[in-house]
Parts: sequence; C-alpha cells; structure tokens
Amino acid sequence: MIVQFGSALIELVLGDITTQEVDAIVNAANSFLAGGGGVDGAIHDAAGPEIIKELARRYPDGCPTGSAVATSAGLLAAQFIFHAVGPVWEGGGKKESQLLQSAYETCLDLAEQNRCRSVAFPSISTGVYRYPVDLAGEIALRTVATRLESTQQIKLVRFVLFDQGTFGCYSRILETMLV
Ligand code: AR6
Repeated sequence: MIVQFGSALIELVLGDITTQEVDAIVNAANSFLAGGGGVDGAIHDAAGPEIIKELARRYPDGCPTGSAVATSAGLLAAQFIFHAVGPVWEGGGKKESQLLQSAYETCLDLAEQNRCRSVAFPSISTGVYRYPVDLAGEIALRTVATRLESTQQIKLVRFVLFDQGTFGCYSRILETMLV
C-alpha cells in the first residue's frame, strides 16, 4: 500500500527491515543502546559488530526514551541507522503516547539533518515493549504524515512490518486517514 502526503510517499510493506534499500533504517533500540532481541538483534546481526562499538564510543550515556541517535549502517545497504528508543507500554498513563510520538519525530529530525530522502521504520515498541499495535500504528502514521506535509527533504517513508497482523493493522489505519 502506498499513499501520497504532501510531495512524499508513505509505503507499507510486509517484510524484513534489514534488506531495505533506503538512506536510513530505524532501529527499535533500548536506552542502553546495547543491542537486544527483535528488530534490534536483526539489525545488529545484519549490519555487523562495528555498530555496537560506534554506539558505545559516540553515545556512552545511551539514549533517553522518546529520543533517537544516528550511526553509520555497517554492512547494510542504508547509509545510516537511527536507533530510536520507544516507551515500554505500562497501560497508557505514563506518557507513552507522547514518548512514542517523540521517538518518531526525532528520527524524522535526524533524517532531515542528514539529508535523507528515504527512511524505513519498524513498528517501534509493539514487540517486547508491548505497546498495542492499533494505538502505536495510529501515532506512527499520523506523526509521519504530519511531517511529510511540511518537509521537502524526505520523499519516502516505508514502514516495514514483520507480521501479517501488524501489517493489516497499519493498513487499516492508513486507509482511515485517506477519508
Ligand atoms: N524487520 C522488521 N520488523 C521486525 C524485525 C525485522 N527484521 N524483527 C522484528 N520486527 P521489537 P520493541 C518487529 O521487540 O517493542 C529489543 O530487545 C516485531 O515483530 O523488536 O520496540 C530492544 O533491544 C515488532 O512488530 O521492539 C529493546 O530492548 C516490531 O519489530 C526492545 O526489544 C518491534 O518489536 C524494544 O522493544
């Protein structure tokens, strides 16, 4: 599914983010930037061991929840990895929605600062961090669509969704945004 917002596109695909040919790939990291499971593990495995070293050297204090930091992309086809730290879902009363929106916004800021034309996002926080996919998808898609209405820099944002349930949920939300 592909939809135009401003002069840019939002694309939804079912697949593996590590194989995407885009300028920047977003990782769903933890605040220690220490690697982990899920998409974090897959990205570090595919990008190679230099990325963990770069994270430790450049960001020794880690990254707060709701923010993101940039590194090179090692063996990936991308130029950059943006390591975003989404919130752990604790029922919705711990500012989770603001923190998730802020994680996406920081990645979009990094994309603009690094002159990226294309960015691939996973569904941040909806795995190990248990954020309900329908709520997270709404924040992800609305935050990106709002930015694409105003930026001239970013031309493509691709959400790379790993399972059919998440892909279906994001597709339904994007459809409702068209009417
Ligand atoms: N490509 C795209 N999406 C993927 C891939 C992949 N290769 N692998 C998994 N996903 P999660 P979180 C999906 O748990 O909830 C890590 O240990 C997955 O199916 O990776 O933000 C970190 O170090 C789900 O839909 O991230 C943190 O400690 C989505 O990516 C913690 O997990 C996010 O799931 C972050 O948890």
